Amino acid sequence: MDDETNSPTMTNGFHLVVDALMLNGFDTIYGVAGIPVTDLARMAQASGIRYIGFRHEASAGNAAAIAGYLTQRPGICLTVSAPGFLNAMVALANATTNGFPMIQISGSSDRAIVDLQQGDYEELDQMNAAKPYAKAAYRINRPEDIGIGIARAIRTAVSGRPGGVYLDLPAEVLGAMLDVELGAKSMVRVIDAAPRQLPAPEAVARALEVLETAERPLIILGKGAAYSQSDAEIRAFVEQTGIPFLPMSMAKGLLPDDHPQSVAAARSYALAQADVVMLIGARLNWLLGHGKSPQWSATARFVQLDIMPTEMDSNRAIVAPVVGDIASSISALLATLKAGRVLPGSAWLGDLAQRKQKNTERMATRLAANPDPMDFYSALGAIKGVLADRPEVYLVNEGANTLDIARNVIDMRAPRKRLDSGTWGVMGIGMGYAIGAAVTGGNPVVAIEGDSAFGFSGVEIETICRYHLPIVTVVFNNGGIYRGDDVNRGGGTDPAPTVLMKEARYEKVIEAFGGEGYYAADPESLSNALAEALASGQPALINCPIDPKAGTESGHIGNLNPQNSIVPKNESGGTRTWR
Ligand code: ADP
Ligand code: TZD
Ligand code: MG
Repeated sequence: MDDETNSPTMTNGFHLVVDALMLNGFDTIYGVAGIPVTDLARMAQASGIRYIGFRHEASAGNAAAIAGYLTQRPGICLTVSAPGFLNAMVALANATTNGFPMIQISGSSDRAIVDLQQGDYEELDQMNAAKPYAKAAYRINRPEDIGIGIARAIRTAVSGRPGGVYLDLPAEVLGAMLDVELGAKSMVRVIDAAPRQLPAPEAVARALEVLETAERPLIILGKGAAYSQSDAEIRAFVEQTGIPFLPMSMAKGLLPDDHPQSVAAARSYALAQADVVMLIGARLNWLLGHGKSPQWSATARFVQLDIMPTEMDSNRAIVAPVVGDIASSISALLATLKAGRVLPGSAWLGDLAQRKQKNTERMATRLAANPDPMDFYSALGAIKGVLADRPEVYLVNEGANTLDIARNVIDMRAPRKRLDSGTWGVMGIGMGYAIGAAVTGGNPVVAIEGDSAFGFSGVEIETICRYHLPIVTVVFNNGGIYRGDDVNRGGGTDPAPTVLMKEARYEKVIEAFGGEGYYAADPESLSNALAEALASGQPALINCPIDPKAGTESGHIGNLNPQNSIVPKNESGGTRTWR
């Protein structure tokens, strides 16, 4: 090393990035090392930032995204150029779609060469490639802009509707020198990154007026409500109004699933019959049938609480839009609410209670059955029993049947503990979310994974073992995507498109990395294995064979498959569907 680079009067881009992150309170980076960011990861670690190294950038990005959701601070994902950048882009886009704050920082190659497309190592115009998939994409071109660039990324990620921000760091900027004093002066500590956004008083009054006229009101809690961390206020509003509520998937546990006002067990009846619907941090997207009939009453009136003004009237007219952050909006509603003025009709509550009862009994019968091989219900019944006393455990969940049935069977009792495929219904979030949750929250994680879903991020089991994280992965092995019993319609020896290996011993994967593997073919073994694995606090994987015939095509959303009533030539028998 020469005198100049060691000079205490000079600093460089690497140091300035670490300084800016530390100044803004970041304590963890999720990434994959390589040119040009290896030294950045090393220096971050040397400075006391925890660096979690992954096997694939998508998982690093998913870990950062879920850390953002859980903490209201952007999770940081670090990648190399072009392919590493693109690998993480799915996670960045998914974070943006779900409204999770994260910042993807990628190193990039020489701009002069990239822009003339002269064939640099890992050449790609990353900033422009990121734009359609991110809430915003920025590039820092000078070391003296690192402070302001990171501040800009933080504020964009967390303010308004949170999302994923891409920050491009050319290799040249990382190595560029800057006077230490100038560097220090260029640092920016972001003040009030996600400022409160107060709703207009007249919007609050209008919302209450609409609720007061309701006979059959219903509250839908979405993951925006969970994100806002105004748990006590939301609970107070629900309880003081007495309005029945339905949690969207990731809002489960915001109020406990066994709360008397939860009508999750009478979901379709509640949606179809409600005359006034109050959406709290939930979009009227495909997950809610776009708010349209027949799923909803054509005459229902909607109240919506959201931070994003353009979410109002996106799919259906909103008669009382309340634009603001949910914590402020709920507080304002509570402050204005007059006792006894919002009063759900007793016939409505009675009808809902009756439906709930019937559906709960039907579910109990399914859970009590003990088929051999296990089906989704018997396996989930075993897990439900173990988790009943562990509300602090994070539940990560992906798959099709594995996702849809687990969502209905496993009760959540604490907010922000259920982490799943979300708005896109994406596969591949499993191990990244599990790692992000374990690292951020320190609590144990149970990841319930379809065998297909697990494959998308399964190699991160090595990451879990390397960092000794308290994550128990349960693989529901039904030998396929959706079901494991499909046949090759061409008659050849290749498996059908949806078929995976029924006999796969997934538990051996974790054994290869020193974790504990279990094979659990009946509910009792599954229950014992899960209890033991959770008690150990060590990485474990439980392989559960599930009847390949047990699931349905696409789980609960088979209706979204395009109609296909014409069979190919070599399938005789006229028009009939395959499913
Ligand atoms: P779900 O899938 O659970 O129905 P969505 O992701 O569709 O939930 O909707 C969440 C909504 O919450 C988004 O429209 C987002 O703008 C909004 N949101 C997120 N955070 C806040 C907040 N702090 N205050 C108000 N609205 C928020
Ligand atoms: N690729 C990505 C990234 N996301 C997706 N959602 C899909 C493909 C399509 N897909 C689903 O929507 S669910 C699923 C796929 C491949 C897997 C279902 O199989 P599984 O679950 O084994 O995970 P079940 O329990 O067998 O239904
Ligand atoms: Mg499967």
